[in-house]
Amino acid sequence: MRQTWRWFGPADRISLPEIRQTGAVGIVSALHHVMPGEVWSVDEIAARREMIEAAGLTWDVVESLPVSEAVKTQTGDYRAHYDAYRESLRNLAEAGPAVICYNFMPVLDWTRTSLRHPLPSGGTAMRFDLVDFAVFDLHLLARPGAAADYPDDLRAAAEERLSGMDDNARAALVDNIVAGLPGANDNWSLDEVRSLLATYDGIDAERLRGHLVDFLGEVVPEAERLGLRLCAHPDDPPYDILGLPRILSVAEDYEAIVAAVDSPANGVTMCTGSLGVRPGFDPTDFVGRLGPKIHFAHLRNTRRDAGGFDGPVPAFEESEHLDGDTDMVAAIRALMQEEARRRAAGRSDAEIPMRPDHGHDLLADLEAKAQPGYPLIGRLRGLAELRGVMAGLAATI
Ligand SMILES: [Mn+2]
Repeated sequence: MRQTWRWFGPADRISLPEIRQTGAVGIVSALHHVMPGEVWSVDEIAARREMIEAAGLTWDVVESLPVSEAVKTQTGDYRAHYDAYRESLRNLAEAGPAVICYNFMPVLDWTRTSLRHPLPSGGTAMRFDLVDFAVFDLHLLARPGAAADYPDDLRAAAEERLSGMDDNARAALVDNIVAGLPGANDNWSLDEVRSLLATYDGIDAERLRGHLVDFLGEVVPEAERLGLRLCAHPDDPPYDILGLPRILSVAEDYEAIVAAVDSPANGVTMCTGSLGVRPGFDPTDFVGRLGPKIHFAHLRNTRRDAGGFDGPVPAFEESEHLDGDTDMVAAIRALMQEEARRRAAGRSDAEIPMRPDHGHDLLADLEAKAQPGYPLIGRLRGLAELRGVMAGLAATI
């Protein structure tokens, strides 16, 4: 597998020369300053590529070419956004990488309640605590209808947790959760979040899936013509949250989407971290069902921690890359076997790019305050462990 590293561009506190020291050979990057629905220009794509190549690395994956909320809800300028997406694809074909990751999560990108939860070893990890999330949803956001989504014992635990939180703790919880909102960082007010959620009134999973298939019908033929490979990232967490439908949470969701628009350009980002929060996730089975469509892999692990509540989402913590609920050795073996099948079939895209997706804050990371989940040393550790697994398996594939 091709070892890559996510770099947020010139604003990233981690530099390209530092990334090169991790042993990664490729970069995953995006033009984060261009808003969803706008066109990525050839000049800007070429400039990003030159910056990466000047550091002795290659730009292997775009993550993400974002899909606008207008396209997800089919409102406003969404048809113009299809045109802009196709134009960005044409420009990427001219000057950028061939693999393009996106997601179709309504409103929220990834969601955690704690971005730096202390670990016994002294590092920190990102965590999704179900009681904290219920405090946010029921009491701080006060979402209409939220109470029906939580069992009695969990609602009672949330009330008790809330009563022990001062204003600072409540504000910190809101910041942690809205940090997942695209392009928003921590500047969204709760009123803005409520209005965004309201744009999904009347959009259930079936309708949202229809919007995704419409989007793919608009952009996949162009991507195929250009020799590009789109790959959808799974929902994180892979459950309905805040009353919003989620449509890319399990292997069956992906099977429906790849069957709806059949093309080598309509593919999958296999994120073992997001998918692995579901107790039924089996990486070998996932690769068995979708292998030829997997264009990109995020290798990360989580550990579920139900805390005694049968809630809408299990509590979970981001664990060490090799030590969580997902059998990472099995995941890597399945992906390397898929690469071998592609080589035997003569596919030019036999090598699948992977990146260590998130890492703990360790050692100097604790002071460096990188983007949550994206520290230098924690990811370096993860990449080194994953590289060791790949090296160990190579002779057996
Ligand atoms: Mn991921």
